[in-house]
This record gives sequence, C-alpha cells and structure tokens, in this order.
Amino acid sequence: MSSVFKVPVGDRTWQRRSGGSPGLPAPAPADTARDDGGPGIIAGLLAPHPPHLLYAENPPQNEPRSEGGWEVLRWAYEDLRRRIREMNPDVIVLHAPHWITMVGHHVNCVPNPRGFSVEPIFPHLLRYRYDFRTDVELAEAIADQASDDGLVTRKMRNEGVRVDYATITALHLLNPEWDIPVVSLSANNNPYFYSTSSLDQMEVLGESTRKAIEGLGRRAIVAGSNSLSHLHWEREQGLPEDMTYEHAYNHHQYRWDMRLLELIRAGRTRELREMIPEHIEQTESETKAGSLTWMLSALGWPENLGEVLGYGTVIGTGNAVCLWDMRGRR
Ligand code: 2X7
Ligand code: FE2
Repeated sequence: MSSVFKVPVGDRTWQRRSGGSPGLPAPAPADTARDDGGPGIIAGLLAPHPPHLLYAENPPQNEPRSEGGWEVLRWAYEDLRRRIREMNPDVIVLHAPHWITMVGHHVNCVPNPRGFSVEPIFPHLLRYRYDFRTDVELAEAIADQASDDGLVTRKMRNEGVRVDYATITALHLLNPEWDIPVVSLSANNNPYFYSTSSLDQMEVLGESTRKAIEGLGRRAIVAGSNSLSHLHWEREQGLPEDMTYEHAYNHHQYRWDMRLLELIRAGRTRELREMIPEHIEQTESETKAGSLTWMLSALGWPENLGEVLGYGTVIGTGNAVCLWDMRGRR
C-alpha cells in the first residue's frame, strides 16, 4: 500500500458520473442532449512535453534559437490548438511528470506564476520566461476533494517556486497565448518506488479532479503530459534539430507504442486501461508517472472515443498528441 493514501484505495464516498455528483443534477443521457457548452470536462488530452518541441517553435519567450525540427509532432499540436480554440475552455488542468513531489500530490495555488524555467538536462534548448494565471478556486477545490478522497495533498502557495519545464512546455504548446487559466498538478514520485500501487492513486486523483471541476461548473480541458516509450539516446550528435538522427530507439519500443495507439484510435479504452502497466514494463514508458491514467480516469475511461493527431520520436522516445473530445458524451 502506498504511503500517500490516508484511506484505502477504492474507498468511494461519492457517486460516479452516471448518478451525478453530490449536489448536482444527474446529467442527461449522452444521446438525448448534444452537449457542447455545458459545465464539466469537455476534453482530455495526451500532451507530451519534450523541450525540443518548444525549442523548434522559436517563440519569443525562449532564449535558444532553432532551425525547426520534429515537424509532424508540432503540426499535431497545431491541429490540437485549433480544436482547443473552438472549444473555448475556462481552464486547462495539467498533470506533468517533472514537478516531482516525494510526499503526496501538490496543486499549484499561486495566482500568477512567473519566472524563468530552465530544462536541467537540455538548458541549451529551453530557457523560457513564463507568466500565467492559475484558476486558484479550482486548484484549491481539487486539493480539497483529493484530500477528502483519501490522498495526501498540499496546496503549493510559494510564489517563487520555479515551474518545471514539462508543465511550461506542454502549456506553451497547447496555448502559446497563455490566455486560458491553468491548474498545475505535481507528479507524486511513488510510482518509481511502489510499482503495483502507483496507478491506483492516479485513478483517485482523476476522479477527484472531475468532481471538483463539476462542483464549480467549469468547462475544463484535462491534459496528461507523458511521453510513451521512454528509452533515449545518451548523447546529442551535432545539431539537436538535425532530423537525420531522429528515429525510434528500437523496433520493440515502436511496436509497443503502436499497440497502445491503436487501442486509443479504436476507442478500446477498457483494453487500454489494462495495457498501460504492460506498456510501462515493456518500454519504460513515462506513463508510469501517471498523467495518462489520471486524465482518462477524470474522463471516466470513455469507450469508443479517442483520436491520435500525431506520433513522433524525440531523442528516441515515443510521443503522441491525442484528443478525447467529450462534448456530446456527458
Ligand atoms: O522530458 C522529456 C521527455 N519526456 C522526453 C524526451 C526528451 C526530453 O525530455
Ligand atoms: Fe519527460
């Protein structure tokens, strides 16, 4: 049993979506009401964060300059940005693996995080000046709900804490204008110590996130920021954006990523849920940090839904941009 739970995993003191959240009316059946404007989670995303993708975009906030590279993934993000604009969300809630917390799950409750984010392994790619708004009311509600649901949580209120590069990269690629409020969640490091219990916590955190969003009536996008297969080169060979060096780490890694993505494309979410731990075993997948599981749990693991907008490798790791458009499904 993980040490970041206050009550046993699986303790559900609240009702699932089909019965409505406490204090809220039960939602209409999906096919009787087309819903594209109502409160709740309007979409889930898989939004990977290799800093290379941001570097390749040459935004003014980032100091290093590039000649481009990783275009297919960046075009997938471009499509995704168009879809996000169309949805007009109130908030993006993001879980990313590189704000690592050793005890519990932390939620950034700083109203206006701003500063300079540097990628510690690739400082020549990402030195980014950020300045964005937190939806503090929702951030606090998620922390409170997760605590009520048995997780150890903390509201992070330290103004000066530097926001990690994964959070910055994913948020920039999703919304370079930074005009949509954000809630940023930490990645508890337990998965790397307790492999069997790890994803259970992320299931609970996802459900807590959904309840908090519904309770406040936000129209929210939830984004899990993981790479897929995660073996990577140890040395850079020349220009980082020289794409002649960029390919899957090996055939095994690639095949397992394709197996996972085929389930997403087919909307076979039940099978996907079962396959995630095996994919982690086979590929050292970064989904071990739990962002993908958190996001799909927040969505309620919807069947027959899921789009893969693009796949590509970054220093040999597998990365996919995916969308679960929940409008009309709630
Ligand atoms: O954080 C990352 C990653 N997930 C994959 C590739 C390269 C760098 O950073
Ligand atoms: Fe990463």
